[in-house]
Amino acid sequence: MDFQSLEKLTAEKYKKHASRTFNYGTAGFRTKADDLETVLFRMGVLAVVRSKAMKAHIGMMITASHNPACDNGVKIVDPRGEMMAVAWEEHATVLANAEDLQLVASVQQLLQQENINQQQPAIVVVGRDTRPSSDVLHAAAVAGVRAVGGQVVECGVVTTPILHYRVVCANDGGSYGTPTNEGYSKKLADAFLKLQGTGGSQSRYSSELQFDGANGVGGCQMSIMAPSLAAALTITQYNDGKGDGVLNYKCGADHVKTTQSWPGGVPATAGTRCVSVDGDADRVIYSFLDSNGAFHLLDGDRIATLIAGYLKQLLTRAQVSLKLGLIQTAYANGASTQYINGTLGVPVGCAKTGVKFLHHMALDYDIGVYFEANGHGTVLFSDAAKKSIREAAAAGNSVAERLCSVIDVINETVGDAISDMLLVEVILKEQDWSVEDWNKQYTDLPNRLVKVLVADRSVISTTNAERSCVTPAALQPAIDNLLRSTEFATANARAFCRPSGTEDVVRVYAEASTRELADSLSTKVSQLVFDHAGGVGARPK
Ligand code: 16G
Ligand code: MG
Repeated sequence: MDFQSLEKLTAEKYKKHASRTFNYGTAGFRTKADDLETVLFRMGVLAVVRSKAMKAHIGMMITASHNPACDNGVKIVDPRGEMMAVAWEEHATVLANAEDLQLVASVQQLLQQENINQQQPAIVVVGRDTRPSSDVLHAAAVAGVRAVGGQVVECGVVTTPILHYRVVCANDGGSYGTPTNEGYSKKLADAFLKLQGTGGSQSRYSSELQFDGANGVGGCQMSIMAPSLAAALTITQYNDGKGDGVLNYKCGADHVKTTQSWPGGVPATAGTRCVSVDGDADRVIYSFLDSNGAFHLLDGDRIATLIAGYLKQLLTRAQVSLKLGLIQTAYANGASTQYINGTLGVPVGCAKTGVKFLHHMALDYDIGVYFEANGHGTVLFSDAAKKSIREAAAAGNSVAERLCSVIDVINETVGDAISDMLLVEVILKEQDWSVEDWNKQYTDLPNRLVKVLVADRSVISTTNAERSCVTPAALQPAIDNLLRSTEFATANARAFCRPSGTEDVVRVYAEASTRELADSLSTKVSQLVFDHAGGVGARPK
């Protein structure tokens, strides 16, 4: 490798910001866009090194997902579509923070440490969202890749799931799909239309829906796909990014889920499904207003249980014996866990927050469904599972044939709002369910998620997939005590706290049989966190 160009660009164009340290967290680097140009340049370099190490195409997605429009970020995607290996997060952090004059030495050290063949060609697949800063950051990333002799494959402005799809297709010689944006859209639309057929005599399901694009790239992608879906789905788009609406502002999946309210910019039409995606379209949330105008949320837990229940039904009907399981996080509503385990009889596992942890646990099953309550999730099929389903289909098993199309409509490479939406629509139509019917399957326990400010959130450590606190030592016994008190002991109550991986706060989640109890529990646990873990500012009340 030749480092002249890297040295020159570092000295002249991409000088490091003094006095800031960057940390590669759960979702890569994410912060105010103005601070990120140098980081993106360096991540271009890192992606080249990672590509050489893996002898494969590596992905780079420039986005800050559901964060405000002024933020941006970058995630590196490994060859099979997973988030970059945890061991390399530290390498990314080191490169991002190296002094300008130390940068080349840091890269050389990394090459040596990981025993990388410098002659190995490197290819980086780059995508970006619609943020105003994404063009400048994209230019910096590409400059970084080229400075050390890497080749760039441009995806343009795309959703995060398209970028993951493109990385996977580029690495497997196109067997997962055609490695183009059009290839992605066509694969999903074709599988969807095949599953929906034409017409049908549904009395409860309606093919009409409202799509809330969060004023981001999900809106753009839906504009591209909606015409090809029109035979089976009547989509009216809002917050599509074409007007003067602001990205993620009072709309989109994160807003709807966290505020538990109807998105701005979407007409309040009773009984119509509203599909909200986040700023990079890897999360999806459904909601609707009933005839009294009351708001109802159908979140990731609800989508996961719908999908797992449906897959179980198909497997039984196809008489294909495969191990199906569902992975949730501690945030999953207790009612959903109870429903899927008790009523549907599908085993449920709990992973730490963060896509990579869920993804990893889902691989334990032949068919692993994973979803975070926030709407990020997908389904993974093992090679063996695909093989037995395809063999059954080839032998004339029509249910197995349907399962093959279900596999094609799913984006296995990462959670994908549009792909998940299409699958939900397939299931609702097949069950002939209205959105109310879907909502009736179980009743969510009232819950509350709040933030507590502490001086140093790293004093809190957790175990048992974040459901119990290890330190500060006295905190978990205090929470347990509270849960055993007469007030909560018989109220299906559950609570936990964990340090956020993306914000400087501690998150407290509480649920209980009534809204009052859930609120009171969240306040009391917040006070315990505040008292035991060095709370700052006003004590929660
Ligand atoms: C990141 C994670 C998301 C998780 C969220 C939790 C990825 C790609 N994204 O956005 O899965 O739900 O962090 O944030 O893993 P928190 O740690 O601030 O609660
Ligand atoms: Mg996202």
